[in-house]
Amino acid sequence: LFASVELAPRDPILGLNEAFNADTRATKVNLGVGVYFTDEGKIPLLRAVKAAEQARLEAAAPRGYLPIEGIAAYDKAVQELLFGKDSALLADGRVVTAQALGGTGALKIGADFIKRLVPDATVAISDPSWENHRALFESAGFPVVNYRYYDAETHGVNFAGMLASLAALPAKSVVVLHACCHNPTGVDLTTEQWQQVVAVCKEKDLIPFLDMAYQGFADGIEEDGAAVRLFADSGLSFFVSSSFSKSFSLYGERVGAISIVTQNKDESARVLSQVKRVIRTNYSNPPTHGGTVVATVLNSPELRAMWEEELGEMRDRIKLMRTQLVDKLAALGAGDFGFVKAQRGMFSYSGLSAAQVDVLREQHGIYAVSTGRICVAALNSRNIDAVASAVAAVLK
Ligand code: PLP
Ligand code: TYF
Repeated sequence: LFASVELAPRDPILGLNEAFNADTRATKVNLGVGVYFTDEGKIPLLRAVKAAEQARLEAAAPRGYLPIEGIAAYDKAVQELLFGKDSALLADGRVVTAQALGGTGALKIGADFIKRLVPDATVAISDPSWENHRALFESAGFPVVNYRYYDAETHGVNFAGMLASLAALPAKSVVVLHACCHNPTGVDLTTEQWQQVVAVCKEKDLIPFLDMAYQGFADGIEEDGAAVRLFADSGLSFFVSSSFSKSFSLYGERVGAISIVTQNKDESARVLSQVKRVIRTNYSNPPTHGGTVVATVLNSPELRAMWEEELGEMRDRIKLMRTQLVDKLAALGAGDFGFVKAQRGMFSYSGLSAAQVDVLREQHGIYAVSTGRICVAALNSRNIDAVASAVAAVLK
């Protein structure tokens, strides 16, 4: 049966973790995977999460099946984070939300639903994008193409190229957009640019699919929702996948959601029924723990305030690491890395080549993705000098 099975390639990012774990050097540093670490180098368990978990343990709640679309209080909280508490769309019943297995699970539910809706659609992802975007949409049966995005020369966005790529897509193509904190580059669009993207989507009859994996990591919860809010105001129907993996530091609990904006309440009811069908045939219904914890935090004024403070601490620490890295590289004569300060979220496209990344790993025990992506959220006061020195050495 399995004689002809070929060995599948490793995930380029998660595969790095395996290599890192096998490295015996005490000074090794993992800047590969997108995970936030504290200054002590640990994945935090947020205080708000701990409090909600304790409350849940004490309540000794039974573990029956959840509704197919998940916990109602969770879905509502997700909608308010994405669209704003006072959103007209929410009041009009134009948003359908289902709890999902992380942001990845949300993307897959959305993809499977679109496959039923527009089976011949093409999916366009940014060049470059999160590795899993292409694989996920291909596995849902779509051809996947790239739209122009990153400009290595300027460390910015090739916006004219992006608009031209989008305008050239066939009608009803799915456009996957990073709502904030672009992975892997850290380079986001400005509000004016977002407005133009909305206009192209409208004019060319494209299906926007916003992926929001890092809300709160750039400027704040509300600020980072700006792109979603622009699409909400546009009158378009669109998709949003969202994740609490990073913002709640709940990577392993798989807490995410798929939200779908429709034209009216009646469409919403029919869309929800189809989304439930997709979920039912994938995993029936979502798990209880992560969703309960997140809903408890978001719906308790005290815990929510605590969470927002903790999220702010994570955001500020990442920014501090950006500034310090840039300053240290400049002091070492490694050149002007000022663009790293302008990048947003966990990642930085450092500009290092694949060959330089190899030297970093082999000679210095510093792990980065071969594209030159580094996870700034894994830098800390103890490893940043070593990282800066190693990068400077590699660039000499
Ligand atoms: N989308 C993007 C852009 C991401 O960077 C990630 C990162 O993990 C995800 C989706 C997946 O999120 P999750 O880990 O919640 O599945
Ligand atoms: O880009 C990252 O590092 C995170 C984590 O298949 C991740 O988004 C990476 C690869 C993957 C799943 C999650």
